[in-house]
Amino acid sequence: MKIALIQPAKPDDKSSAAKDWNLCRPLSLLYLSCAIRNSPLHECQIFDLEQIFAVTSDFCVEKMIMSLNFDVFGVTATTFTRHEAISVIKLIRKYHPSKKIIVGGVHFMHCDVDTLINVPEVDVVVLGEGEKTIVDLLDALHASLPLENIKGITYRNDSGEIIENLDSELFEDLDHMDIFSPSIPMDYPEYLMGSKQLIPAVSLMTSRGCPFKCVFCAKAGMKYRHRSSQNVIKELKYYVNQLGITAFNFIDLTFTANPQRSRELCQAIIDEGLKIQWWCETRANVPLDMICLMQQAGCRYIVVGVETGSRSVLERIQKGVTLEQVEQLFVHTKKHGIQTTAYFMCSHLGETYEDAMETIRFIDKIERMYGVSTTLQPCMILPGTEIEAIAKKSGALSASFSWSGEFHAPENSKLGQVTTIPLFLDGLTLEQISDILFKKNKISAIHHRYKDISLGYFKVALEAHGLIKLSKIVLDDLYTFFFKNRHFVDK
Ligand code: B12
Ligand code: SF4
Repeated sequence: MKIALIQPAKPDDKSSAAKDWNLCRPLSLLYLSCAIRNSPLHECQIFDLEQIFAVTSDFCVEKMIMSLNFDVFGVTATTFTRHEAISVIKLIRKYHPSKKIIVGGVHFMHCDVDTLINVPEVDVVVLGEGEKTIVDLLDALHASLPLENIKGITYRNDSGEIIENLDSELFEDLDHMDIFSPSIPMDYPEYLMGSKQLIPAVSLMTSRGCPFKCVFCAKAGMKYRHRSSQNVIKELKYYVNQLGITAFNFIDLTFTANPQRSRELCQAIIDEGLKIQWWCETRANVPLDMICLMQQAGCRYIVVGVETGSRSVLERIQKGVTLEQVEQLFVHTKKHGIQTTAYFMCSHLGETYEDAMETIRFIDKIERMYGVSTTLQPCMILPGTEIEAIAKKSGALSASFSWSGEFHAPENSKLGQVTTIPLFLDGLTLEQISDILFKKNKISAIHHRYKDISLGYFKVALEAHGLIKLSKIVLDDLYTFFFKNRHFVDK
């Protein structure tokens, strides 16, 4: 069977959130294609419309879909690209009426029945990780067998009924998939630019799943599994030695979820003498002694989901970390010269205006004391999350709401957010959210300006002498020294 795997282009959305998305290798499709290529019966080709067209363009996408010649089409999406994915699906059905359309990914897997009811062009939704399921599906389609024995799918049978075959198996053998093999070329130089520093960097995944259960997260509670350190080293060496790439973005949900294995991996990078730089996302409860090891292994930047500066909200959203742990982490990252960004949200479950102000004060503190950069976004409802269930129960999401239908909230754009995802409005009004975002932007702008202008000449002087890392540490220390008692939060 010949299958086309398609990632839709970005929505043509003017919000600052959408503009900031980097181009990144479509790892989901790369993993699927690797599994498919291991089977002699099937062939596959990836079409990353985000890479080809950047933002979606109806005319070009239509022309391209029309020209494809495949037996099966597989389409991935996040909730943010679902409308673009559905447009692609409708075009596939228009030009290839008898071909099977399979969808998967973090969006469709959480609203399978909704998708099959409201997007009749879709034949099968894959519910979890797709490597095994996609091959089982292609084998069954190849042999014209019924789909009833394939686990982890929801599908429409011949009489049009929707059948749910739950119990998908998680993919355990993460070492088995060498997506970096030369048979899968890195065709697009743009993928190398997915780094903040705009140096050639590659995104790669060393583990899957996350044992935690934050109420807003679409990946909450998915079993954690990791690749062996040797297997990751093999991939790193391939990029370093064959392609000359020395910067990496580890896109694991929580890079340090299993501290023992993170230590092992860092130690292996050091022992192998790999001169690389990397960054990762993680939670605030990183064992502090590990920060130094991470730095020695090349970690230059960590993104931390802090979410809120309010203790009560932190408990309610089941983040499982404390503000003390957050601060301790930033004390240590600063000490070791690792740059940090902390992600925050407002309009959390049961959040009051005072809770949100605690977040603003916490942001002020960590920017001032530890040189952390921060982002703050209102909480959005995503399918499969606990807050989706809460919003449905409370009526905030109406009973007739469909993730496949048109949804347009123009008020989101005033908050810099995409207009196609509902905001979670629990304790805060839109005006209060706007006020909180304004305060946050003002504080960050002040810190930025003071740091860059007032203290900038120290930086320039040190950097002129080649003391780049020192300049960052000295600058942050001076800033903290001068401003530690100065609070920039309006009452
Ligand atoms: C890399 C990444 C990005 C990159 C690239 C995104 C992209 N277009 O690929 C960048 C930096 C641009 C980005 C931006 C954003 N991201 Co992001 N990102 C990720 C990240 C870290 C990795 C995605 C990945 O490659 N996973 C690896 C693959 C192997 O896993 P997978 O995608 O689940 O795929 C498996 C299955 O789902 C299934 N499958 C997937 N597709 C298909 C298709 C078929 C046909 C089949 C059969 C199976 C199948 O099989 C795959 C293999 O097992 C994830 C978190 C994570 N670790 O997964 C968040 C994540 C996808 N991002 C998220 C969010 C919220 C965002 C932003 C909105 C952030 C923001 N506020 O601006 C934007 C939205 C961008 C967009 N285009 O939608 C959410 C999405 C939630 C949702 N319901 O949509 C996630 C899940 C993070 C989270 N914990 O909530 N992101
Ligand atoms: S720790 Fe991160 S990945 Fe894990 S459930 Fe919470 S938000 Fe999601």
